[in-house]
Amino acid sequence: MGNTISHYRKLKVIEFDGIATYYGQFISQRESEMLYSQMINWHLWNQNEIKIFGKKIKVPRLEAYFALNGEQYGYSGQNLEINPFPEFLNNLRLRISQCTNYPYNALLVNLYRNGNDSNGWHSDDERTLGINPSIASLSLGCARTFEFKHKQLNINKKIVLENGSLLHMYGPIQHNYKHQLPKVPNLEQTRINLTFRWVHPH
Ligand SMILES: O=C(O)CCC(=O)C(=O)O
Repeated sequence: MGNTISHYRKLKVIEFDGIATYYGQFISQRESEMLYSQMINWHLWNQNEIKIFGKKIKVPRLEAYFALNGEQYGYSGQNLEINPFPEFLNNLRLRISQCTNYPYNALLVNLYRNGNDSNGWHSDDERTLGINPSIASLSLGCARTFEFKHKQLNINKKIVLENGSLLHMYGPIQHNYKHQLPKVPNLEQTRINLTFRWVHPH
């Protein structure tokens, strides 16, 4: 970003077989609070179902999906309902693009109502994301631990995703690692996570 002095804390979480970079305080406390309050009471939240071994299971979180030009996206045998990209998130989308040097045309938002909500081990490797996708993940609300594990080697990493932070995953990371956001017993607070992606039109 030219000579701009960045105000955030930058940390490489994964550097081998893919990259994950963490930016602490990517947005200010004030902006996080504003975004959180604009999204928490959305009528758009859905508890979607996925198919595992032919059985339908509700995912343990709420989701909302947005696309700039109607790009279709889904995982585990489901297509997500497509909403138009919210105007108030467009500036943030462009700022994140400028920071990571990747374009984004789609946004999957996760709402973890409390510590009982989670996101199990997976890779963001759907064909519609293309080879070596760039996934930029902004966290709002309660801090939660995020974990990586290498698919072949004994490499495990954990990072606490704080309010206002950005985690950028790119390179072959989705081919070589899985990630998860585990449950936290007795946690009452809520977290919203925005994952910006580039979805290739069919
Ligand atoms: O909530 C998070 O930080 C993880 C989200 C995630 O893994 C995903 O949407 O694929």
